[in-house]
Amino acid sequence: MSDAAIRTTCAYCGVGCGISATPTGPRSVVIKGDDAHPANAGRLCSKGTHLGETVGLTGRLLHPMIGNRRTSWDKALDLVAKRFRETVNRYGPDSVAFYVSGQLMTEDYYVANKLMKGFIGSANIDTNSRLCMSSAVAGHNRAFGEDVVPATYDDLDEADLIVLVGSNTAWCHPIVYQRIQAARATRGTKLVVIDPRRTETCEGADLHLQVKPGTDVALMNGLLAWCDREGVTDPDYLADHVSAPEGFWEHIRTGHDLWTTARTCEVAPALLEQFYRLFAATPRTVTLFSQGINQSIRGTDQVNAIINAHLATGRIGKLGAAPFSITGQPNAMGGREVGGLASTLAAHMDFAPEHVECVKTFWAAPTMATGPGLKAVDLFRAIGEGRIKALWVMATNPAVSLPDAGRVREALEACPFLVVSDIIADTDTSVHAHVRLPAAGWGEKDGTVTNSDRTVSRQRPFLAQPGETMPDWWIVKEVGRRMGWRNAFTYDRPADIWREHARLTAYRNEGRRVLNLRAHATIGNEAYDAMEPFRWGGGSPFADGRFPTADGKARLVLTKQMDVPAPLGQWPMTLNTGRYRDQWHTMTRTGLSPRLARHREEPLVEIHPDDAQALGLSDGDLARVRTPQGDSIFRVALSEGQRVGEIFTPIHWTDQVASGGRTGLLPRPLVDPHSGQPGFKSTPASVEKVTTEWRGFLILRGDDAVKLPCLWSTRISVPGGTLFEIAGNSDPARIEAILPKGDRVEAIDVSRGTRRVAAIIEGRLGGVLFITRTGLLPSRDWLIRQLEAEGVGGSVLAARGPGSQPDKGATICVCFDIGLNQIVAAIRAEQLVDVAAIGKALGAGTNCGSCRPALANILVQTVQETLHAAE
Ligand SMILES: Nc1nc2c(c(=O)[nH]1)N[C@H]1C(S)=C(S)[C@@H](COP(=O)(O)OP(=O)(O)OC[C@H]3O[C@@H](n4cnc5c(=O)[nH]c(N)nc54)[C@H](O)[C@@H]3O)O[C@H]1N2
Ligand SMILES: Nc1nc2c(c(=O)[nH]1)N[C@H]1C(S)=C(S)[C@@H](COP(=O)(O)OP(=O)(O)OC[C@H]3O[C@@H](n4cnc5c(=O)[nH]c(N)nc54)[C@H](O)[C@@H]3O)O[C@H]1N2
Ligand code: SF4
Ligand SMILES: [Mo]
Repeated sequence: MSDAAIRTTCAYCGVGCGISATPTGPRSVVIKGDDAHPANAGRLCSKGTHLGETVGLTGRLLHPMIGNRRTSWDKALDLVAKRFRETVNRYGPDSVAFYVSGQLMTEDYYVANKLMKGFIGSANIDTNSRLCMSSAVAGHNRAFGEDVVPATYDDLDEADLIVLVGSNTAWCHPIVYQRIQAARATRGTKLVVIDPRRTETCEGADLHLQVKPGTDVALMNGLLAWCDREGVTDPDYLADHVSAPEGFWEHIRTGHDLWTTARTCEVAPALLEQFYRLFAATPRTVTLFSQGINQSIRGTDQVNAIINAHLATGRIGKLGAAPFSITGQPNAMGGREVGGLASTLAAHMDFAPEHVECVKTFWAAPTMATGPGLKAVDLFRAIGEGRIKALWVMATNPAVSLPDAGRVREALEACPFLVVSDIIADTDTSVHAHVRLPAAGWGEKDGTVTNSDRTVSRQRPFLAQPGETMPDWWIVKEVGRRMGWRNAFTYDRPADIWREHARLTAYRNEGRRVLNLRAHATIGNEAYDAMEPFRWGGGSPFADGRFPTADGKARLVLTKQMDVPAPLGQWPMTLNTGRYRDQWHTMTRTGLSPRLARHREEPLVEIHPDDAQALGLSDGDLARVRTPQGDSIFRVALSEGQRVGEIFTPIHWTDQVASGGRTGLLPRPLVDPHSGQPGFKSTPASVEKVTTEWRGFLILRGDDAVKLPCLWSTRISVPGGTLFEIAGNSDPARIEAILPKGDRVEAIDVSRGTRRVAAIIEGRLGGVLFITRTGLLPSRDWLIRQLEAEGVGGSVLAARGPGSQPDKGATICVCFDIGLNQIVAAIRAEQLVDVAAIGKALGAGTNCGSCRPALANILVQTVQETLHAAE
């Protein structure tokens, strides 16, 4: 590591990888993995590797804004304080709300929670973590009495079996996935994936159960019934450390035989048996789960069904054996620790009267909230109904990410006073704001985050705060002070807040709560700055078999499989939603990286070929996905990995970058009864083909956020410019008018209805438009490269240079920019037999490794096709 390198933590997922960042200019940085960080030991995935491409100032919100007018911090903060104060005075504390995020630092989160729950006097502060892991929180609380993740990444290294339930780990937690693959290679760990889709995560697995969605309770109860029958439950552990509700075992022993379960889950009994046998035979088992479990209207029961299987077999609190809820956001866990959810209080307390009293006394709170506030979906419903009249959104984009986002937009629009703190000027949420507050972002901020395995790491600044941006903790405490609580919000630096948080975790604790940061209560500023990653709760918090419940025992929870109704009539399909490997949520940051954009350039609806055929859809068509909540248009991608009757769309595209692909409009706002987490993974839907008169693409120099006048358009960053994919019925001349001024060259092919136009400015390509009614469109690659070329002329319309390379195909390896066609060609020509050989031949997969599962898949497909062709 060079001297100038700053050690910090990745901005994205809950793996929480350590990063070594070396600034190379005012807004540029070289990013490397931090060899000394326990989460990643120097490795980074594609998103972490390309963080450097996202620290420019494109699109940044640099000044406080009231409406569309720039204003001073004083005016903006005074206005926010005044409107919140007036609203509370007039309508009471519950007429205002904060909606915050697992992407805040622990210190930011602590101050926001303190202001709302202790001083404004309402618990109407909820977080996007409600959409993310609140079912896991509810499940942990039910089973353990406290929200403690009983596993660490070290357990993955020591397990003999890892079960991934509802987790596309290869894409969403890539460094954990690499760690799992390392365990397979070094100790022969077996890997089972339980997911209704065949994802890339399955490429490196020993077994994939392609279950019917929503049947995980049946699957896990069936597993426990199997273990019970085979005598692999742990009677001593059960007797000493676990309590079971009345009727628990009778319930498990009835109707959970292999065949019944296989029928419910729609998997072959032989495969199910294979999984059950493997589990029964392997004491060192980790069951890792994420959104396929949490984001369900049965989420909390699904979580407890998993935990039940571990408790009953004594597979918890031991190295290599645990149920493991892996978190999504970089600081989802920190938010839980400071009580960012409307249903919890700070320091892992809840609204039990003694907890309320404890926190009230510690804060010297004048008006302490005494009961839970509204959970996210209900909160936005209350805004829509006019019951909440002032809302402050921080570091989240609910107009995109909440279910039934069309209603959410209406609520935001109707809200009498909306404040948005963000790093980006225009998001689908902030366009509705009365006041926009410019937050300092990753690389500028200072604080701590907690990753999935309870490791607390520092995020350290290595860039100056641009414009007038300020850290979130500062913004919130300034509003607190201006609302009249000067003494309670006196922090000068994040370390002040950290110490207070640490003191509260220790306050009146006496071993009651596992979360206890007593040792940090008096940490000095320098020690805080130098803080090494550390894990609270130790390796196995429940190693001694004692749980933070009243009787010290963990609890089995009786869970019943609810019916999963078959899709019917107008809504014959089931919509599942989730993530792409190289995009992060609503793309405000990953969308700035030209390299990351190449992995999936458009929002796809993945559909099984049989369904596509029945609907008259071909690969590459456009299709409208419709649900009772709304509709949006996607590009069709045929996929054998989908179950028949089920479709999948990505969550990332927004109004800012596309006119279609708006997944958020589609899910229904139904939630789990215990956690309030929405069932994002399953919504009745229909699909229909959309035909347009023409389709095409537009490439423009610079980062142009222009909205195009056509039925469908999506935009991505490419080196030196922007690529739009477009389709429509209206006159394409309106799009041609968007090309910059300059020399025009054009070519027209009347028979195919093809039109190619370029604007050339002093030998450089200003923009190019290709439209066709019935013909094919050329590869975009060569044209994109012309943005950076000199001496461009009319021949650019040929869309390929003299002797230029054949089309590379879809980008698979973003680090080395290697496309599908190149990989297939190399496998065939050089008879490559494994992923390592592809790496040697092309370099693909040898940097961040995120594309290795894709390479494995391409290898299998290519070899099969080649052998078939030879037959
Ligand atoms: N690249 C990338 N990585 C990310 C993020 C990102 O935006 N992009 N976001 C981060 C965040 S905040 C989160 S929460 C995590 C999410 O990480 P994951 O949970 O791994 O991601 P998802 O794609 O939401 O969904 C996981 C899988 O659940 C499956 N599933 C759906 N229904 C069911 C079911 O009924 N049963 C079972 N067993 N499985 C089901 C889906 O098919 C999907 O493959 O990723 C984090 N990492
Ligand atoms: N259909 C469907 N919907 C889903 C999901 C799904 O699987 N399916 N998953 C859900 C899940 S698990 C999650 S976590 C959510 C995520 O959804 P969101 O939280 O809405 O998504 P992000 O794009 O991460 O939003 C973060 C915002 O904070 C801004 N930001 C970044 N850094 C900072 C900072 O330091 N300070 C401030 N003030 N702002 C900052 C970014 O520019 C961005 O606008 O989506 C949920 N929605
Ligand atoms: S796995 Fe990737 S996105 Fe997640 S923390 Fe590590 S580098 Fe960042
Ligand atoms: Mo999440």
